[in-house]
Amino acid sequence: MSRRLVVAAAQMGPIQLAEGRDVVVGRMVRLMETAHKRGAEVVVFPELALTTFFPRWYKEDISEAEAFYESSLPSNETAPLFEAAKKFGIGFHLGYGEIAYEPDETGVVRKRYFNTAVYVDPSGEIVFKYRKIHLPGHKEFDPNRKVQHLEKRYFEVGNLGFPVVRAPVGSAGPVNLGMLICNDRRWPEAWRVLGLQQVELVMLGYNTPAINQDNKGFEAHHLRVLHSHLAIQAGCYQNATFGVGVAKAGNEDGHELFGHSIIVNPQGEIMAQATSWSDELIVADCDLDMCKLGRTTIFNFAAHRRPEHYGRILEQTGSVPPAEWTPGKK
Ligand code: ING
Repeated sequence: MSRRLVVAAAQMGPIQLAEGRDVVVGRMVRLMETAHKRGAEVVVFPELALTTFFPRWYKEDISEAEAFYESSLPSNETAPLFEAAKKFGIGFHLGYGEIAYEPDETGVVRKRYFNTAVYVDPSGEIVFKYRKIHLPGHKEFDPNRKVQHLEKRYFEVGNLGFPVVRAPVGSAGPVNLGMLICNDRRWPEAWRVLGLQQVELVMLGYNTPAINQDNKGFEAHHLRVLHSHLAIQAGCYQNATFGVGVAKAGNEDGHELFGHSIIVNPQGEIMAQATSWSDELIVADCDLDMCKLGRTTIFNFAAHRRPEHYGRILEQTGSVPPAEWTPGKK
């Protein structure tokens, strides 16, 4: 029996700083209802899907930003989303800012802040959680930037690794599910750790500015989308997995995030792409057995990988200059 799964990317348009969760959750429930009408069995929402992309706003004290995080999931505001999932029998991925009280590496229990994603079963049970590991941007206010990107201020590096879980999804039966968040998609190591666990569906949300905000040189706008698609298509192809990249898009209080959400197959082909920068659902019918071809031929890791030559990947964090050759040098 073929393992077919109808997957939906629920791209979301802008969320203004002043917009309440109740309005946002209402938009998400409508997207989930559309997904149900289109036969989707799993819906992927963006990174930090419940609020505006708040790391663009500097706060001296992180406690002033706590309104942007969830202390529990579900909560009164997010319960309608869990109820809709149950009503429609749909599993969903949700990205959000998480406040957690747990021990840190020294064993001290304290309040901790993460950029988090969960996969929720139609029953409403959280199947697994991932916390963003590659945090871009900076920690302190940077006067040189056009716009701040303070993820290193508002979040700790994720401490859950890159998990893959085999869980029942819709009519496909058990599926190997993995998650990445936004900037993670630019790091091939992240995809490979999922690939080494035979991932079949990578769910990833993103909030990516439509223009370069580093102010360190010109980057043509069209390259922002090219790089996002390149990273996801390569990640899927090189790890024989489906991938769903879902944007929060549009103009948030004057700051543009690009859309271009995509669903990609294990050959790296874009199966569906959003064409707006608003709330938009795209759907693809995924034959999960497509993962087998890559995993048993070109990317048969057991047969072809040579970890004994990959030492630098674990030994080094930054790059180092190469040995220098000069004519006559022995
Ligand atoms: N956003 C961006 C991303 O990785 C970024 C930040 C944009 C980094 C462009 C590098 C280049 O898509 C988040 N939230 O990670």
